[in-house]
Amino acid sequence: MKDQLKQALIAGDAGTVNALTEALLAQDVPAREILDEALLPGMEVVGERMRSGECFIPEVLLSARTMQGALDLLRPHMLEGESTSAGTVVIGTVEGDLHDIGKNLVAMLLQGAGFTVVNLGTGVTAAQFLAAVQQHKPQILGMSALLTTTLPHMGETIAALKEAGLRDSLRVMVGGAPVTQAWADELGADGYGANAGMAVERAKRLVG
Ligand code: B1M
Repeated sequence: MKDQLKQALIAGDAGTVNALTEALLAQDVPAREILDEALLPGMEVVGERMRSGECFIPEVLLSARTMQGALDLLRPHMLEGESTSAGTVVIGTVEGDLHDIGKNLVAMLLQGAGFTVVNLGTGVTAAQFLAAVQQHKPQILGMSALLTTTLPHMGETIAALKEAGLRDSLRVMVGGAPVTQAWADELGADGYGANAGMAVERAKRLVG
């Protein structure tokens, strides 16, 4: 059934994806397993097809929307059990970038790990990140970017934090497909996660 789910996601068939996700949950298949063994591999295939020119933006968008719907179904199953806050995380996708599936997944798993998450959405400018830090006083600021062209905006936010005298008041985490540990080091970020699970582990260590 997991392979059928993966194929339905690739096809952008929301009805089938929702039905199969619900059926797997009803069979007590853990939400993390559904994510790791069907949905994420499905999005990986969509990415490969986009790169090779085998599929185009409308199809990718359909799969992306279908993925968001499946994540909504998984969310309650990933948030069980944690009541006290491990700290506050302000998170967003940087300016010029509207990719949010991975960022929302990181936000969801952080919530599941007990963090209070303020999700700023996509296309967040350095000034907006700064304003949110001033308002919410988070322990961690998380930035996501999926485009090589939008990666530099991460540095702009860090510069804005420094200018406002707030850089040392929190930890900065970065992630997204083109982000590497080397890029995180170059930026002077405190943490990097290659995937959502690693991001949560890193966040726990940063506040621990
Ligand atoms: Co876009 N896109 N896209 N796209 N898209 C990529 C990123 C691309 C690699 C596709 C390709 O060419 N193979 C390519 C970027 C090339 C580059 O810059 N090197 C690309 C391009 C070029 C574009 C457009 C420019 C296309 C165009 O218009 N010609 C355009 C840009 C729009 C914009 O942002 N201004 C565009 C548009 C779109 C859609 C709107 C159609 C859609 C986005 C829908 C949405 O997000 N709501 C889309 C999609 C879906 C993709 C791919 C296929 C899938 C991305 C995804 O959701 N992956 C992507 C190909 C790919 O990455 N393989 C592609 C699944 C997600 C779970 O993984 O986001 O990597 P990911 O997140 C992971 C980790 O990175 C990490 O944890 C997550 C979970 O494990 N992580 C963090 C993420 N954020 C983190 C933050 C952290 C820590 C970890 O700490 C804070």
